[in-house]
Amino acid sequence: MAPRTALISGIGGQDGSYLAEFLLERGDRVVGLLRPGAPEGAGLVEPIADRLTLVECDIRDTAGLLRTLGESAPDEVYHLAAASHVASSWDDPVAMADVTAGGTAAMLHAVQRAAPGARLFCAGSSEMFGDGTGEPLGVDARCCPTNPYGAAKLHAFHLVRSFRERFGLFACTGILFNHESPRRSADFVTRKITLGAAGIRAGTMRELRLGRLDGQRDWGFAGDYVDAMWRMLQQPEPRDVVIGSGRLHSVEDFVRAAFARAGLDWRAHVVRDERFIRPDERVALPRVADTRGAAEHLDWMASTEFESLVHMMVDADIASSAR
Ligand code: NDP
Ligand code: GDR
Repeated sequence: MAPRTALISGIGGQDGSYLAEFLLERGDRVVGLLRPGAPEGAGLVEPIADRLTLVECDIRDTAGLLRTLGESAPDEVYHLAAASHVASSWDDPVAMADVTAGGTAAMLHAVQRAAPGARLFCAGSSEMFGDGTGEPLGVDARCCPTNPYGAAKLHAFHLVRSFRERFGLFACTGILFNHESPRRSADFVTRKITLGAAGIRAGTMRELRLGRLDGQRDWGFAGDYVDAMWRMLQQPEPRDVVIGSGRLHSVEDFVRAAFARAGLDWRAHVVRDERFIRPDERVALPRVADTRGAAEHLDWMASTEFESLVHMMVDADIASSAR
């Protein structure tokens, strides 16, 4: 049987790299879209670049997407490209809407015109819900985003639904809660913490400056979440699904566990810095995933526990700081 072809936008990012490995392992041919002129080149897929077909194409470039989809004839498309940092979405809200919502419109249009038989997964975000309600959040929960990133992801979510209904595309959104890994960018708090703990342990850093520690997140391991993405495209019908662990931990929980793993007392090293505090974040209303949809429809649950995730990330950063 000929190998199946999967196309991944945002392949050089955290999820793209895990997903590419996952699909190669399954025997698929993998085509990846890279942002043109990205300073890191192939990004996190550099080590496996010779096993991939990589194409430079901005996610807003409809003509480039039409051409690439037409030439590669994918069976599955995983649309992961986005500007993914929440706090900085206030610095350039136009670019956020353009890349994250506009890029999804461009991808949907290209799939509909050039590869209408392909199955399309889009990376949605729990930020589209806005504040939590005290109850686990499922696909039907109220959406009231509190920042330009969340608003762009909600726009993208409705675009996917409307293309599905209008053209009968197999297109669905995974509403993803936070997922982390040793490949996470240091712009996000978990990796910032594990790099800080490893750096302080190695003597190359003295302190770690963070914003609020009382914010809570539903955190899982990115390697588990790409399996859920794949499962969504193996279903008989396209269906939006919430993907999360269903468990909340605070930033302080993460700091404490990470520093303990590095053999340090976090209180001696962590400094509060106003620059990292988000005025729009209402920490009293954390969001947590309703995990029942993923269990029922995908037979999926987040299998890596919080402590294991923290240890995996700290151990990786300690190992690389020793090299
Ligand atoms: P990353 O930021 O690691 O990866 C996003 C990728 O998109 C990067 O490779 C980036 O390239 C690329 N990209 C950005 N702008 C463009 C553009 N204009 N054209 C083409 N490519 C572009 O994010 P993750 O891998 O962590 O997340 C994957 C997806 O899942 C994103 O859509 C994110 O919003 C969503 N998500 C992630 C969650 C998480 O906790 N990780 C939770 C909820 C949703 P470059 O690096 O060159 O800028
Ligand atoms: P988030 O992740 O905004 O949830 O978005 P991030 O790791 O940036 O923040 C998590 C929590 O940590 C607090 N915090 C800090 N955050 C950062 N980045 N830097 C700091 O110094 C710092 N100090 C404290 C934040 O206030 C917050 O409470 C992630 C991204 O992957 C999105 O793309 C995705 O859609 C959502 O998760 C779900």
